[in-house]
Amino acid sequence: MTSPIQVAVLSGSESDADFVEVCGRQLDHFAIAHDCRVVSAHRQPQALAAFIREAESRGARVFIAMAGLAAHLPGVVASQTTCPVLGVPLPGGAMGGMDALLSVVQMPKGVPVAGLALGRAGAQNAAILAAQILSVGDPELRNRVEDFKRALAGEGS
Ligand code: RP5
Repeated sequence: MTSPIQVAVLSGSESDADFVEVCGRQLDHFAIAHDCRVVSAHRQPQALAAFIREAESRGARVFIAMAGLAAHLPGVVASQTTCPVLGVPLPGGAMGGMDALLSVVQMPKGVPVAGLALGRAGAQNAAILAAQILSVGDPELRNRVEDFKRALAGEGS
């Protein structure tokens, strides 16, 4: 419960589990300590505020928040932390994810959320971007990110 983490991953529902797994696997690849928590911005606003405080006190420096439908989770997280917040809109519902996408990329001025791609690509990219952000002050992590990029380009590591 009180173990140190670098990244906090939040999702709005247990039904988002497949996307959380994609993100968590990529964070594991970079050996980034993280905690994944299901906390709905709509159904559990107080628990969400408490988790943000807890995550910060455990050392979290980046928040990843993913949600579908009226995807307010990234924005509500951003309203309560000065850490970077990476928002991943998830597909599902009557609008196939367009609803979540628009929710994530329409934050009002002063409260930024970095909007990632919709769905699985966004879930993976959020982990990579979190690694890139953290690597600014961590040369070993930077090496791991560079290895990953080289492998992606087919150059091996
Ligand atoms: C969002 O609504 C969640 O992030 C999920 O993507 C979607 C559906 O949630 P459930 O109704 O399955 O709990 O808040």
